[in-house]
Amino acid sequence: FNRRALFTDTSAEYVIPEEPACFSEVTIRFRTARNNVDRVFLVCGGQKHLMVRVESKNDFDYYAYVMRLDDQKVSYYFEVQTGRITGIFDMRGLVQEVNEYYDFIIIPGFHTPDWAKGAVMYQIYTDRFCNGDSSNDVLTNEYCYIGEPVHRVEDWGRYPAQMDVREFYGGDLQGVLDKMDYLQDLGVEVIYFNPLFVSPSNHKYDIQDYDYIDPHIGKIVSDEGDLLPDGQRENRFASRYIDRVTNKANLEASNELFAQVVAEAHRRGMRVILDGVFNHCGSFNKWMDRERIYENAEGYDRGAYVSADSPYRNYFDFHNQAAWPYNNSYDGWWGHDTLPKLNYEGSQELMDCVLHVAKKWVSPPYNVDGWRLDVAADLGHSQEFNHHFWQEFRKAVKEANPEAIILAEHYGNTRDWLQGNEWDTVMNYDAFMEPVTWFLTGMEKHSDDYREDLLGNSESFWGAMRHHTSSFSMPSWQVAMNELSNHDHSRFLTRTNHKVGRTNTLGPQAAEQGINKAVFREGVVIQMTWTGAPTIYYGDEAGVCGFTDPDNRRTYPWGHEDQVLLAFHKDIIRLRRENEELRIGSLKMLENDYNFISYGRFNRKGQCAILINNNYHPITKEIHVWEIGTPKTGKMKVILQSRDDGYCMEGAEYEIRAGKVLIEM
Ligand code: ARE
Ligand code: CA
Repeated sequence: FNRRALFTDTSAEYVIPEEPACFSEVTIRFRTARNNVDRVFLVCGGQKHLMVRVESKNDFDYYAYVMRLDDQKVSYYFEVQTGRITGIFDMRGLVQEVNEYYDFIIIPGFHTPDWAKGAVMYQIYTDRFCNGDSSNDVLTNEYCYIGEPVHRVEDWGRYPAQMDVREFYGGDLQGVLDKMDYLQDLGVEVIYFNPLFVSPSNHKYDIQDYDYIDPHIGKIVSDEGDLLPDGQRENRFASRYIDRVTNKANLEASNELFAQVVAEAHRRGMRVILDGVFNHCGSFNKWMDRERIYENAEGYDRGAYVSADSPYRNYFDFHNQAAWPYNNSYDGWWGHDTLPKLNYEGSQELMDCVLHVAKKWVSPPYNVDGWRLDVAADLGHSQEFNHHFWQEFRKAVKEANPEAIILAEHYGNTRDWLQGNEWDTVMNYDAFMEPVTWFLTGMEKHSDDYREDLLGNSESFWGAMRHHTSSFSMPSWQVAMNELSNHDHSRFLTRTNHKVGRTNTLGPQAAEQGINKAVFREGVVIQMTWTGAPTIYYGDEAGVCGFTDPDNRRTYPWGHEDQVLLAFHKDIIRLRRENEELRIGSLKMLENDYNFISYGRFNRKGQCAILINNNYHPITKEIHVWEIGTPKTGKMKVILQSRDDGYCMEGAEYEIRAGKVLIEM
């Protein structure tokens, strides 16, 4: 039989309805070439069901089977027969042997937010995006261990050798408000903020107070603290910062400003996702109070570090029960004592409190559209409890805001959490950032290794994509966060120079030397034409470079953007938004070769072929575009072409002959 014609996936044209409810009926379809096969079976739970040919259109026949669902996940594959030949068809395509790992899956009742399906997202590290209000700037070293604070904010655009966690550039929410036009013009549909809650660092993964936005990125109306005055405080820290973040008026004003930011985004049809750090808090948190900020303050209970009688004692797991006062025998995330691990198993009160926080921010007056969850698989002391926590979390959040997204950070196999009752989806490292980076640059995503064997290796590319994508059901895949760069990895543009390191070891400008913008554009093309939610790390679109943390957190270069890259991003985002198939259509691999991949995105309304030639020389390829449903004769138009020296929006028209086009690129 014609193997190239065989196709199905779990998108809207092959699973009808797309997100079937529990105890409902679903129609599953399968495509073959016309009059080409004898029989198609759907194999599910050890049973073989004969499919019925229900439609013949153009060159294809469509077979269907109606399945009754209960409330359990179903997994299935297909068997195609012609004469004595039998083929198996699963998520890998046509194969010899059954392997349930690659079965198609449908999870009845599992729904992910429609607004996030294929949406263009933009990640903002607020301290570095835009400084819209200088009155809230943190003076560098202000919130520091005792010693002389250096009273200046870092110069925008300047990079000291050590970009320490307590060095601030002054970016804030007012800056984001000021740049809303910019974001909208770029085509951004969702803003994802790195953590914003009160915390002493610029990254804010060490949360001091889950109930408030940090006034230094929000609003400051007073420098007076609501705690004890300086002299009577027993902490080792400079005072102004603490005064500012414990002043109720500042905290309220900051939350109000944040509510305005979300409302403004919503007014423009955009959505907002917050970073939720629930595995650990910060050692400054009043629950721990390792820095003894709240120790004697009126209205505050004693922190768990300070006293065995602390009401928060069970929020943490102390190994040494005889070490009070000043008990440091707790676990920190990856050994960081500034990030004390939360002990949910030991305290229902803590659990209730965090679930309350999870609901609070997705509810009025904030109305945030979802959570990105930090180190989500680390949470809890056992896998069993971890799953229990995320099930409770999902119930709480979806009850408060059914259209809120639950998007987890996890490296490695994500399957166990994507069964419909925990996370909606993940930051897509394995089935996106990693293979794209290898294939185009030879670098691993964290740029620790140069893999010549993977550079240009289309077989490895598809192998990895197929393997890891099989963990997603369609509702999860369509909202997966597909990034080329982020705050934990080197920037993609820098990876194109094959250098490994940090600025302070390789010298200034090392991140810029030898970069290849054409390769970066290839990455962006894949990103903007792949299934999922393409997510731009602020500044990538403007040509910002950087090695891994902290060099990847440079300031956005307002006024010094790479205008060509910026225009390129706008154009390709516009194409994505104009062509529905690029957003939610099926994805099918086409021809491949060394340093060359091609694939189609398609549905019945539109077909788009994407060809990536990562060679330095032009090549000519014959592409079977009929496989993605184009007519057998007619024309195909180039809508965007990127070359070594730039890109253009319109190019040659190609003749389709017998369903194929011969393309030179
Ligand atoms: C500090 C140092 C880093 C150092 C790190 C770990 O600056 O150079 O690598 O500690 O010891 C936040 C800050 C970081 C800070 C960290 C601790 O943003 O700047 O880093 O707090 O103070 C792994 C985890 C992954 C985690 C990354 C950072 O699996 O979950 O490391 N990502 C989240 C956030 C971070 C955040 C935290 C966790 C902590 O996104 O921003 O850090 O709340 C390979 C491995 C991955 C590894 C990855 C990156 O790909 O497979 O497991 O991720 O490299 O290192
Ligand atoms: Ca500021």
